[in-house]
Amino acid sequence: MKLLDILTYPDPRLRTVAKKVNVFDKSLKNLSENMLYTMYEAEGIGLAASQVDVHIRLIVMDLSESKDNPMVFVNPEVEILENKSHLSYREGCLSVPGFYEEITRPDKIKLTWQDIEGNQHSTYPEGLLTVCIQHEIDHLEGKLMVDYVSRLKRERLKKKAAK
Ligand code: QAP
Ligand code: CO
Repeated sequence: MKLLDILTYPDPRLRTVAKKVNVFDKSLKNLSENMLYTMYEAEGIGLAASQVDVHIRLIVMDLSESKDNPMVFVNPEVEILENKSHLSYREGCLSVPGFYEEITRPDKIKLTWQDIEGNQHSTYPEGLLTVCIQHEIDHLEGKLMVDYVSRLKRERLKKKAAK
């Protein structure tokens, strides 16, 4: 198991759009395991490959209290089923350490993804999974939670990071 370096805001590499995974091999499995290890060590609940400077559509997550439910999502996609229903959650991000903000996102979504073997799955997520998967898919698109806050807050963060 290898501890990976996590890119932090405003590193421009966090803006890279990730490519679809087509090959489900041992190196993909290795990367997902190293990402989970890195996420647990950093006390995170979710980590996108983009955050460790690997620009492929891979996300790991563990939303359990006991930290014994590792989840891996390859090529995840979200379909917004309803535009009226939203969910607000105080989010954090391993790439923006120490910063937490209330962010509003669609609540009624359908999630499809592939597992580490390439098998297709879909579900209608609830609660924290709804929030976290959208946060992590944003990373794959080069988007960050700071993009949802005011320009003033974002500029303050950038200044703080430069110190
Ligand atoms: C994304 O974020 C998320 O600032 C995952 O000092 C978080 O795991 C989605 C973390 C909340 C939805 C809700 C952040 C750890 C972890 C920090 C994380 C920190 C230490 C963030
Ligand atoms: Co994040």
